Amino acid sequence: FSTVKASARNGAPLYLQLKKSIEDAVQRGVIGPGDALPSERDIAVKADVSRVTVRKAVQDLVKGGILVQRHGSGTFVAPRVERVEQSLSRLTSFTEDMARRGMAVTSTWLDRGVYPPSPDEIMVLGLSAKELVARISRLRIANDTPLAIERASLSATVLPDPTAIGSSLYAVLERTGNRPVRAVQRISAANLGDADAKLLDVPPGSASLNIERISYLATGKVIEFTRSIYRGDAYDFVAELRLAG
Ligand code: 16G
Repeated sequence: FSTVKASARNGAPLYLQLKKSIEDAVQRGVIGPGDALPSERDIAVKADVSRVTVRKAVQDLVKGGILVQRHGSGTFVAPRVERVEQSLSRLTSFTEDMARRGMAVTSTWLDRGVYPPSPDEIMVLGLSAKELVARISRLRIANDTPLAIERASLSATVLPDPTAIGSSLYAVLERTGNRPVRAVQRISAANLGDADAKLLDVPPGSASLNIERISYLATGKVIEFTRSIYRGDAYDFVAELRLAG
């Protein structure tokens, strides 16, 4: 970072120049994911700028997700998440997908209960106005990294007690003879709002892939309507394509 003061006269505010040189150091791998940043004081001395300037540059980089601050232990280059390659040609569950990769799955419950259905749920799940909907919303975590927020809706007839599902929805559906055999998935790009970004442990505004899955039983009946928000920095969706005809 020692070049900052030398180029101070080229106009841009010092903190922006320092920010850029830290960013460059991360990009060139001089400091790698998970590495500790030198202390504020050391950077200030080395770059010949004030500590206020260092703090401002670092705060900006924390906001941008390049650096992370851990209370008590300092500032680090944000760890890179291992990207997950997810096939779009198999109807699998999150638990199965992660188990296949040898990753440990945990979930944080955001909501689970039985509610009067929304117009969307009535339409997609083919419910009558009197029927109730079971909603399960979870933050899905693999190897301690939050990867997705999933909000699933099923008829309460299928899932009368959503609090009783253990770690896998599809395992429960399998046991009760309701495992879907087919699904239609719609994927669209979005930017995370503050609350979802916080849950997924990424800066607000980060890219996400929003997935809507409607799953069917062999009878053609819709069994599941799930809206998920996947971290854009963590997922690659892969499909095999064949020449038509
Ligand atoms: C997947 C499905 C989700 C399903 C869940 C069940 C996508 C986009 N979503 O995450 O629809 O409800 O698996 O997982 O693939 P579980 O059996 O581990 O609860």
